[in-house]
Amino acid sequence: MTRFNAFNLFAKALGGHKSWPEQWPDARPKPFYDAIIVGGGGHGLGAAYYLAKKYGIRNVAVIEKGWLGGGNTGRNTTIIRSNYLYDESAHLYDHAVKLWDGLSQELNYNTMYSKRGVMMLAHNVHDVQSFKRHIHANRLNGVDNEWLTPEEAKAYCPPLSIDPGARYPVLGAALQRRGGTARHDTVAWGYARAAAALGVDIIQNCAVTGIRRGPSGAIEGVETERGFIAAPKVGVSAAGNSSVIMQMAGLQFPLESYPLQALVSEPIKPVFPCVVMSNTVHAYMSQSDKGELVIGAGTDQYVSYSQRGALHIIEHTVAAICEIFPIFRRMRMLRSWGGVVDVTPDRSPILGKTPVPGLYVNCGWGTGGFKATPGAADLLAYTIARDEPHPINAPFNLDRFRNGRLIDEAAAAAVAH
Ligand code: FAD
Ligand code: PYC
Repeated sequence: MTRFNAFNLFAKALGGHKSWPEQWPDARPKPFYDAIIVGGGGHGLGAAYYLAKKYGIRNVAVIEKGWLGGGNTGRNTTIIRSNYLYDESAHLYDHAVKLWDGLSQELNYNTMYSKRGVMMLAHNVHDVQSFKRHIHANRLNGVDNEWLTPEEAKAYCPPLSIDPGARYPVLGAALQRRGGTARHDTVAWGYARAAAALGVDIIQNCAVTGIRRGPSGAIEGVETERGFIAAPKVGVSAAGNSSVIMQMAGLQFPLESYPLQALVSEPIKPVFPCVVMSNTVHAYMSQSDKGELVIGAGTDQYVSYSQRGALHIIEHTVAAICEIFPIFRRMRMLRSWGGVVDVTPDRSPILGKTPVPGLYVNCGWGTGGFKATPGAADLLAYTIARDEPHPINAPFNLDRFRNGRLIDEAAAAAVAH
């Protein structure tokens, strides 16, 4: 912020009221930053941190249209796990889970990462077969995941009803013990503070309104609500809004944006020891360190950019929670909210280079990118610094929608689509 304002003041002092690009319309813009990251969520702030920390690229700005962590980073239910089916996904998400492990120490900021276990309930024969397939695939990739009987599931999570007379009885569960939760805002703030300490500029309340490309087509910088900022490299990490920003560069992206909702109950004493997800009954729950039951819903059925969702979706979720955990039937809701997630056709992210030289993208995490925060940030920084993807994110390129090498994790986010 400070440097940005100081720069404009300097430009104005030189040339009167006109800003720099207007002042010398024929001059190629001189890069003011080595790289710009669009989006001040956990992914964008983390990418700026790793650019500075791992690659010595400190002349970086993060440009955020609202406030830090005010997007999906601050709106999600914080489930962390890596029990995805395909090899590419298991490598990607497990890279992130491993980074979560040392993140509090790395940032000197308590992310409150808690490995309390993520248990996915199987309610029918299809669920049982699918989860067992996941367990075997995960184990082959060195990712822990194990099968529990209904009784073992109840022992792991006592509030769970395993009544065989239930509409969707629990037939068993897949448990990833290394899975768990973290506190969402700590991740944004931890990365922001650590990045700023390394020299990164963080500019809030400043929406990117355009992407400027030069005569060769390469990136020259971004237009913002407060003027043009020049940089030869721009990384876009603006969940929910990515396709709009890509259009600014003349690119069409295979993304749809949907509202996704969550709610918390009034706070109660610790009663819920793990994370439970039910894809079939469409609900998932954990308990926050403040004592609230954290409950997530499925995506809305219609695309929208509004950060709120339809009432019937959240009612359906609450009904499902009451069915799976009857002891919570008398709990009261404290607050509910929504975010906007961007979803690709194969429900896997796009993380890599774009056809525009100097433009990089990290998007399409849909309902499941919080768990990926440190991994996505690390890999985006790698890709920007080296102008090539890391082997882990190489399969998650844009070209897969042209050549058909999809990574179809359709059911893996464990929420209703
Ligand atoms: P964000 O935190 O959304 O950051 C992107 C930023 O870009 C925003 O701050 C936004 O303001 C900014 N921006 C947008 N347009 C512009 C512009 N033009 N100029 C400048 N800035 C701009 N994932 C999980 O792994 N586990 C979960 O349990 C989980 N639960 C979820 C529950 C809900 C209700 C929601 C909504 C999401 C959930 N997710 C979950 C998904 C997860 O929250 C996201 O994938 C992840 O947080 C994305 O992080 P990010 O940093 O990329 O995006
Ligand atoms: O990715 O685990 C997940 C998730 C749960 C709820 C929303 N996303």
